[in-house]
Amino acid sequence: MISLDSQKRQKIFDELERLHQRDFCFSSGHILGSMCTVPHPIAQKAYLQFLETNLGDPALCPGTKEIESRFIGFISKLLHAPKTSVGQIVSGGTEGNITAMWIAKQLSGKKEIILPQSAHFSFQKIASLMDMKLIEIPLKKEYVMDVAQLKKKISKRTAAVVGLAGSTELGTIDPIPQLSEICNDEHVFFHVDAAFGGFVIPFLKELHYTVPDFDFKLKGVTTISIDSHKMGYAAIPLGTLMIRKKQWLESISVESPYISIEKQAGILGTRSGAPVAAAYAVARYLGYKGYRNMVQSCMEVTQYAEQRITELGLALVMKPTMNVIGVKLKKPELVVKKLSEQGWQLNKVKRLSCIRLVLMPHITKQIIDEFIPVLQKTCEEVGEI
Ligand code: 0PR
Repeated sequence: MISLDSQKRQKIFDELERLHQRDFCFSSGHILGSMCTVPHPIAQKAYLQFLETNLGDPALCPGTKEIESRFIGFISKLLHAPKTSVGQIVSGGTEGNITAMWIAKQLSGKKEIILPQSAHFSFQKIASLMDMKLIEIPLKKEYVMDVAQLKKKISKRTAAVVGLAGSTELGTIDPIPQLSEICNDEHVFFHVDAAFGGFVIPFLKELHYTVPDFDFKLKGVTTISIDSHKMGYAAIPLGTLMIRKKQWLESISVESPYISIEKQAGILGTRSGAPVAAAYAVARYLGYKGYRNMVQSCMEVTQYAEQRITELGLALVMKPTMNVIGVKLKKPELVVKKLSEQGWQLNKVKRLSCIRLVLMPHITKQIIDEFIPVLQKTCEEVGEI
């Protein structure tokens, strides 16, 4: 006989399951527009193992704290961070950008952020939260920041310049080496938003793609944000903000009299060790070589999708830099809506009049083969082809 308690539990789980059934899942292969993916199986296991840990009070979990240090060590090496650097675990790209701009504001006492038109919308939040002013730099025809325009805008009011290493809309990379040089000469804080590209560009380089340098090898780069819950194959929420100088963390630290450490840096207080353990487990399991293979196969699928899409007579916004494709359309919103009605989830980019495909590790050539006829039929119906 089922006890009352287990009946109650069953009811709750039935309810959860019913609602979860409404969600789209990565394993269906039909999510073509997300920058996240199904966490690697090893991440799922590690995540559950660390559910009760709290890195906000590290004396309670010295083991998890050590995992965090080792994980930051992995990211440091990936990004060629100097010995003077420090890593701050964050919940993702938004918190990474907020934290970087917080440091820039504290160090400089200034309020202007110069950023490309393609910057992520998290900077709008930053402007509002920290009363900062955004100065947008137009893009060149290759959809990257116009360096000449940037030069003109740097002034004594500048708190930071932001460059993108993997834009949200198209996966483009700004001319980070030139930006780094300018910021270094002008003594201006230079944050690289590599939330998406941080786990892609280092491996594209190894695979002999022509991509610019974007990391701490460039002496003008002051901070880099990189997300494990995007191309790091780990579980949400996890990103890292790498900071060139450890002492800069002081500027965003407060005394924390009730917990096991004297000062706490950053935005969050209580924070789970589970996503950190998950990201570390994946990093250990895949290693740099595993990530390189993952990027290689994502790029193969990207090239395949690119070929199949152009064969339909559709045009791409530009030749993809990484595993992100923009398909130019007259009515991107309508196409996205119609594709969604047929179970395919893509994102529109209104500003560029295109739809965005992100070829994450869960997307295979077979999935592209399934998708192409649906895209073709939809585009024919709405008069795109
Ligand atoms: N910086 C860049 C370059 C990004 O692309 C993103 C997110 C962020 C910062 C912010 O990161 P968090 O969302 O982790 O705070 N880019 C994607 C976007 O806004 C995020 C995303 C992921 C969207 C999965 C949809 C989705 O299903 O489009």
